[in-house]
Amino acid sequence: MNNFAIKKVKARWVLDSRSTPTVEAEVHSGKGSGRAMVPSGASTGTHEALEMRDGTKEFHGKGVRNAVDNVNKKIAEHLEGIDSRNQEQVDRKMIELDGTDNKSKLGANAILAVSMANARCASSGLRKELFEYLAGMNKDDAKVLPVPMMNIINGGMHAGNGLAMQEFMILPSGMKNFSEALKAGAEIYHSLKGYLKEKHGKGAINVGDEGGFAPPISDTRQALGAIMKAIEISGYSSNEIKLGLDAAASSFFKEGLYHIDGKKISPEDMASFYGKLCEEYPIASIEDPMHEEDFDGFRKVTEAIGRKIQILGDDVFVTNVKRLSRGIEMKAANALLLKLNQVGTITEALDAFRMARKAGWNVAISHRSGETEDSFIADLAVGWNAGQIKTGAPARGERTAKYNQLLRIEEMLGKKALFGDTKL
Ligand code: 2PG
Ligand code: MG
Repeated sequence: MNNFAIKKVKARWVLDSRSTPTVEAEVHSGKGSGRAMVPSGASTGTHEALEMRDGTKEFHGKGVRNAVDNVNKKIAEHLEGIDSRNQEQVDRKMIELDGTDNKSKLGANAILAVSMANARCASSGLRKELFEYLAGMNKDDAKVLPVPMMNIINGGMHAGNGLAMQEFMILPSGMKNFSEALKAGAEIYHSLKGYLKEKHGKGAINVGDEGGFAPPISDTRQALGAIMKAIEISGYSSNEIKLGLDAAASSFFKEGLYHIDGKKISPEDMASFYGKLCEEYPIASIEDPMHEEDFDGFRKVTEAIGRKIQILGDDVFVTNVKRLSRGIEMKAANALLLKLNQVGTITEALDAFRMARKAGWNVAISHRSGETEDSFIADLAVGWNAGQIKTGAPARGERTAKYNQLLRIEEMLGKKALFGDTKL
């Protein structure tokens, strides 16, 4: 009897950071066990794999009893006996059982919870750290600590203010290692808090979904200006700290126009707006500058500023190799934002990761706005040497769970640890 064979799979509902239920799964073999929770987005891409919700009265329709039942009653028995170290076989079995393009039969939330828990089960059986195990899956050696993309001002669908763009981030890519980068992020976060409070009153330091501040401002440049001020107050330079934006442009695109900063802007003018912002501020990365179906608009932005900065595709690609290959062919971006739950299994996410790398693209591993205390993506970012991680403000437990795990990994790697993405 193979001791690594899966003996038991079980799921339950738990709460995420927005008090919405989500799926937690456990996988047990004779050698080890693993547990994992799935996150949940708010500004989700239309083409993401399906997050199964019950739609009944409890939890305002957001219950996950059906997804949990699908693990316990449909998935579990089919995985028993499979070698937990064969992640691909486990994932392919669930894909086959589901049989749909978007995992709508079993739910991507059910499938991903098991996929992640299985990787943990295998790594615990092998007495390996999760990041080491995930590196092996990609036939690589884990060594690169990612640049943290820290979202310190929240807007869009993640906050109750008037900012059209969703995320205003700092990227301490010029710091010497991950811990120094995280320290800089925390210091800037506090300087920003003080600055916003002084300028706009204490209501301005309330936070949004990802732990960044949600001040009552509605102008893009005002938000960027406040961050520049906070960087200066903290004593850092623009060589050390770059800025990043997630426009999440689908969320303010209506009837052919982008509704932003009190104006209605055409796609062409939006592209030149990004160009100007990049001249005025040390911006290194812009995510989803155009709405998710506008591959051509993406291409134009990438053509205009993609040589200088990173154009990151999230809702447009949804970690899906079909959409990504179209994006690569069209040169619609030069980087992939990778979210496990957009596609539903680790195996498929690895396919997307490899495709992006083969095209010479940067990859940032990302959380969701609805998160849990699970730090899986920290290990994933190092395991696959992604070079970047986007996991919210350096505040709130569901965000710091990831950053703190990266501190531990940096310590474990010791002298072997490298930092960041040289192309950023
Ligand atoms: C995004 C994410 C995470 P959500 O758009 O990149 O920051 O937001 O999880 O709401 O889709
Ligand atoms: Mg995004």
